[in-house]
Amino acid sequence: MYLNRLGWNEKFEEAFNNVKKEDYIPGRVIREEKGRYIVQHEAGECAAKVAGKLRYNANSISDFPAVGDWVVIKPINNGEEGVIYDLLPRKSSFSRKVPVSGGRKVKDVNGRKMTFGGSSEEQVVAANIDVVFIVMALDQNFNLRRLERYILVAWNSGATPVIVLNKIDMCDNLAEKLEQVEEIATGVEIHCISALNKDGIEALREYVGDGITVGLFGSSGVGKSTIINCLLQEEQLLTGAVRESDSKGRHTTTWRELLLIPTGGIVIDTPGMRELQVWSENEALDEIFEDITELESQCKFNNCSHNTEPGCAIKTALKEGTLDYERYENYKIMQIEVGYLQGRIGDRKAYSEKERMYLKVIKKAKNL
Ligand SMILES: Nc1nc2c(ncn2[C@@H]2O[C@H](COP(=O)(O)OP(=O)(O)OP(=O)(O)O)[C@@H](O)[C@H]2O)c(=O)[nH]1
Ligand SMILES: [Mg+2]
Ligand SMILES: [Zn+2]
Repeated sequence: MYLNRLGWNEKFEEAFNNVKKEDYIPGRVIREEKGRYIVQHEAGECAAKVAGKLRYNANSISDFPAVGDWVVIKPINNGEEGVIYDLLPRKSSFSRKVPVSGGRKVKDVNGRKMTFGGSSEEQVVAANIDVVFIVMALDQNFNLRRLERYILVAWNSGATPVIVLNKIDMCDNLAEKLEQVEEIATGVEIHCISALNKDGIEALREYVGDGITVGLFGSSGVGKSTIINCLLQEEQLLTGAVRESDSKGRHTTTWRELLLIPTGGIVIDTPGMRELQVWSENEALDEIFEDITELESQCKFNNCSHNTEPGCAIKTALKEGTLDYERYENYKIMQIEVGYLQGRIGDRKAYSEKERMYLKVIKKAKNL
């Protein structure tokens, strides 16, 4: 059945059977255009709009379909168009935080701009993915702190993250960079490739199989679309040169798109993200920064704020250089972001207190 090639499985079938009515069929959102969705179904493709009821019942933008979602549609106009009546439960979603209203403040934390306040919502960048390719280039795009962010969001998505370091042809200290990545990406497989030279693509193919969805994420210009063209074995997607001075891409891909690989498998191309504001649970954060939480558990005092207390393992590690200051700072910053997210859902006041304390601790650690 064609739907299986698109990633359909028994779980979705079951969910569909619970909501189906006459003339309703399942389909997968393969592209999102202005106000409409291109949905692929058993018999073809149609341009679909969200039914009024679904719109009315939506509490946030994450309740609207995203690329990769399985939806319940009713074809109209001879099947050329459709109406989306339902969204089947997602098995995973790569989400980021997006601002939805004003009142935001930008604060300077050790020279880094962080956004606080306003109201924020979850935006699903791609849904129902099995594997996340975090793509980073080995030119000036290379940035360990950004990578930590992507790893966090990827783990939180429910899909398996894989790190793809692209453009090895541009890098003359690969071993050193790889070591740095290995240090921060425990448990994540890492691949070094050159999409330009089709070097290392076969290893990536191992993740791509029948009914499996791979989503590619990363900054503009890192080579996401080039990698997909390699997997498709044809130049189907537009790619664009990066700026020489800083390796920045020009946002060549402008929409999210799901594509079928002729030999089996599904890929989702996404436009490069300018910034990835984390959407995550605390647990995911603690798991990725296990080295830090482990150190924290070694502090003499249970409730050590790593500030002035004696016997503080964090301060010792920072001093001795066994804990990288930048990594620690990034952890603290993301902890604030995650906490803030949760503060929006829970107790905001308690959160502000915490935020103040964290900022103090970060500043202090820097001056060690
Ligand atoms: N040197 C080198 N260049 C590469 C490699 N892979 C991709 N490129 C080039 O990098 C540029 C950007 O590639 P794209 O595939 O458009 O990047 P993207 O991640 O899809 O970018 P956006 O669509 O803007 O998000 C293009 O000029 C590619 O030819 C590589 O392995 N080595
Ligand atoms: Mg692209
Ligand atoms: Zn401590």
